[in-house]
Amino acid sequence: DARPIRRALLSVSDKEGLVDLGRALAARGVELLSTGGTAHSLRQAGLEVVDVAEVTGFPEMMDGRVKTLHPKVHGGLLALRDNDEHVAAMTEHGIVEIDLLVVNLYPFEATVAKGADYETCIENIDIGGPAMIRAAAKNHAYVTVVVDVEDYEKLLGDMDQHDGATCPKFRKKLAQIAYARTAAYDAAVSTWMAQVIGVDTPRRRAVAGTLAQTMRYGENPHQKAAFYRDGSSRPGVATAVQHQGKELSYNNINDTDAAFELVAEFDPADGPACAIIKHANPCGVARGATLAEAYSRAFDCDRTSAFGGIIALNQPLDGPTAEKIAEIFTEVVIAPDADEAAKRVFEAKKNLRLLTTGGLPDPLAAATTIRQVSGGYLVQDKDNGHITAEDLKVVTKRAPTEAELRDLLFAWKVAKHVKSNAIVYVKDAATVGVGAGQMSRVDSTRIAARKSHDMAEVLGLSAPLTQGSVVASDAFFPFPDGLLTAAEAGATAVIQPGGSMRDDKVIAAADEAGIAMVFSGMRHFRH
Ligand code: 93A
Repeated sequence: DARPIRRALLSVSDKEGLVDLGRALAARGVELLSTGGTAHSLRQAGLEVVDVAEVTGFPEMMDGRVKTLHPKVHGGLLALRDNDEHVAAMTEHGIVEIDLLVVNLYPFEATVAKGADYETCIENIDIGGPAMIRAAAKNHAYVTVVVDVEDYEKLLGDMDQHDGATCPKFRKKLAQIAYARTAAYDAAVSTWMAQVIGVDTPRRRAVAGTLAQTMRYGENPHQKAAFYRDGSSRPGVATAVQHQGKELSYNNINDTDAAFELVAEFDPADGPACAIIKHANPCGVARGATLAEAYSRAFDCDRTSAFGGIIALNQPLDGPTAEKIAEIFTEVVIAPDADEAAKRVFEAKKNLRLLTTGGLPDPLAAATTIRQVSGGYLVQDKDNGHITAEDLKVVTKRAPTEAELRDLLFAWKVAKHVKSNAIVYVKDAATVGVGAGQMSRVDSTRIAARKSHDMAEVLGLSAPLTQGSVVASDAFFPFPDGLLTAAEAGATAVIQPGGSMRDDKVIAAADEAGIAMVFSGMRHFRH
């Protein structure tokens, strides 16, 4: 496996770093094969180069459209070195092994960005380059592929650590980078063509993934929409089995995802939990002794908003829970599984979709989130931040009681899934007030308390459930006013990241109100 690299094919449009790389490879005894312009640059620097035309026995032709598209090149990249038949084929046809491929593609993206005319853009679609990259990446068991100038030094470093060979892990990593590059390249071509011809169906847009469903419409009826799967096997809305009901809409999928990701924060080993989502925000999250009770307690946080909501459960749906859910109109129920009794209850509800996933996603797993902005994408790690009781720092004179601490951690988990500014009141492992998506934190604090007040009337309670509750804030209180609003609503303990310039004022206000406050040291903005 650890055979030293003896032959490299270099074919690059961007000649940056090329001569240094060529020299370093030659110094390590590597034979260099190259296409026209690349060979020229290397020769000018005094390096010995074999023309690909000499290898293939064909000249570069058709304005360079056909240079490397030849079995002598692709055979040398794709042959399995330990397969007798492959080796025999190489011998029979005079194919030599190519151990290293260094390619960067015709600058299609830059040509489009320059505003070049149609023909020039077309001419800058690289065909031979991606073909070689994909071949070398497929054969990464033997072949090293480099598509990025940034990786030249890493390549040489790895060769030096392995007596002129590269290590399998490095080759695999490079192969993944290679496929990311060819995928992005073709996406750029497709996006440009879509623009040129004015394609208006999302179905024909370049989106990474496989088309799962075209929808009747998107967020609104005048928007076209489609759903793509990215190939992940993570239990969730994309991989779920739908047992009944009409097709999921764009908003259904978005909300179902939010619901299921939230409920997955609650380990089923600690008991049943339920989350109810509206417009991507939770309007009730609760644990219960039974799943039915968890649902009822979540429902009681905000019965008004829960109408037409999306329900996620952390345990298999059972008959009694289904009966309760069926009492009002619900769009979607998603759960790891559902028993026969539950399915029978839902059968009569033609508009209710039941989804089962076979499990819960791991909220701590690493993943990436992508958001589009005009002219680009924002890519970041998924927020899988996690804290335990040990991470909390008590900053007030009074420390939270055991019961308060349990609720603080519960509220914190929910706050992570509420749009900022997020304020979540919790009592006995159930949300009793959620303030979401406000531009000011104090408004979120007020709205959540106000909703709890309204619910007390609906439920015929003498006092809102925020009395004796705890409260979580997804980011620090910049001023004492938010904290004081929570205290007025009856909260007795607070969890927040801390880190404000005025933390001392907020802590003093908490002490004066007899509130126990802990800093989590972690922020959970969500937009
Ligand atoms: O026109 S191509 O699609 N046909 C090919 O057979 C081919 N082989 C390599 N373009 C091809 N290439 C590309 O040529 C490489 O991807 C690289 O970007 C460029 C290098 O050409 P030169 O060495 O002549 O500067």
